[in-house]
Amino acid sequence: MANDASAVSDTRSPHSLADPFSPPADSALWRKNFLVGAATASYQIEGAVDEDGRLPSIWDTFSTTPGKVLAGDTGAVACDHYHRWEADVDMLVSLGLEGYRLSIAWPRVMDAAGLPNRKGLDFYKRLLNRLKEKGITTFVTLYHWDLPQHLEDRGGWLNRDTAYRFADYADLMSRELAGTVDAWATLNEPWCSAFLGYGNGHHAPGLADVGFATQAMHHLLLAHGLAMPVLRTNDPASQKGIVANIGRGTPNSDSTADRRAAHLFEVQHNAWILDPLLKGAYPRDLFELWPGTEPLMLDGDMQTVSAPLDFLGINYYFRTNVSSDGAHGFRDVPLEGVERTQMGWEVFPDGLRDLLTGFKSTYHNLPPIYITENGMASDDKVIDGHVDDTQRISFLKRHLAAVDQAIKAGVEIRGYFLWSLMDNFEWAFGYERRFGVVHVDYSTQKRTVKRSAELVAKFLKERKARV
Ligand code: IFM
Repeated sequence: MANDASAVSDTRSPHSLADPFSPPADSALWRKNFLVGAATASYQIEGAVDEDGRLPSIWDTFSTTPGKVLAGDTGAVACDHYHRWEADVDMLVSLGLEGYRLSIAWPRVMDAAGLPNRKGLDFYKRLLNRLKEKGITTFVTLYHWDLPQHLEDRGGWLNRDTAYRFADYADLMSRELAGTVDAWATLNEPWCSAFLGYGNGHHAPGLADVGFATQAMHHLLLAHGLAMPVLRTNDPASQKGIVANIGRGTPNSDSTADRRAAHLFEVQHNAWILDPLLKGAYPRDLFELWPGTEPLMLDGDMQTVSAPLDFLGINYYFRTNVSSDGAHGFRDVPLEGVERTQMGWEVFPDGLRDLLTGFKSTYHNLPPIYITENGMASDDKVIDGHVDDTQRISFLKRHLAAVDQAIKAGVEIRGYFLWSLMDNFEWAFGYERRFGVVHVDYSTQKRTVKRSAELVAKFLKERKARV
């Protein structure tokens, strides 16, 4: 591959599109052991919500509640992956992707009494076996937000018992699927489950009370901590970890109040999750931001929560510019004239690098990292059989440059997963927002590989061919 000399390390400037995906010669991305893959999640792609004994999840309930999801979209059909999984695996393989991160739908594999649902389990066995046959490294997330509705009916993540039910679920999955999973992630983005689900009501189950959010977070992290030793016992050869979304907060001015606001933003988005996991304690500043919301817990919980991790999955999308709200919090101050995606999120690759290098100095025990999600939504259209997703190509290239810079600064980063393999159900935004590197026509279920995926494939092919 002709390396693009203009592929500079300034992650803010869009790169030349002449050779849009060629990392510089000294980039860590050329290392063959740097895993490059794509990610999806059960509710966002599978569909088949009533088939083979699957029970309702909180997202079935939420998305069928009028006004909760844009255009009334639901995951009932989604990408119909439950029926099209073989062709989807072939597509992943044809793109040369080396890793696939998927999630298991808890309500598909366990009944309300905690007994296995064989038909649901068989789906994941077939899928994971096929991925292994094809030489794909498999990352399996146990919980990507589709809580069984019957558990929500008993309090969901506000009920401590849900954490123990999660450990039972992790036990069943790791006994059944051991040998086909290279890496287990207990939870995807507990911040979203706790804050969007219980703190502001934008996600299922739609409750809105920050005191609920801190309690839900505690039970989510407890669930993670209870599952870790179970996974270790049942599947010793795999890696075990958790996936967190992280947010960059920058101060709107150099004032002490605005700098404090940016600090609090990052406490709320990052330290709320990472401190318990890596330091065994909640950040005190969180309860300055949200006074009186300390969660109820039992002795020994924080030790359970801070069980050693083999890896930390990091999902990164954008930064938020903030100022003081004049009291003890922060407020968003959207910047004018910056590049944004279809979500309205600011494109800010330096935030990824700066957060990663910051974590390295904050957490002496920071585990090896995989970027388990990164990508952007754009209003992609198929024109003459092609999708030219120019902004995504530039986005990915700049974020991969930021990853490379973090590696050069000493952060151990072992791989990168595109979000997402294909367009899918983007939660409260339904199908309008397209995050895939493969386009999905929802009326026909036709998949069209976007230009970004072609370029990733080209890079991976050239990397593989190198001696
Ligand atoms: O689609 C989601 C995914 O489920 C979790 N991380 C963020 C993505 C984009 O919003």
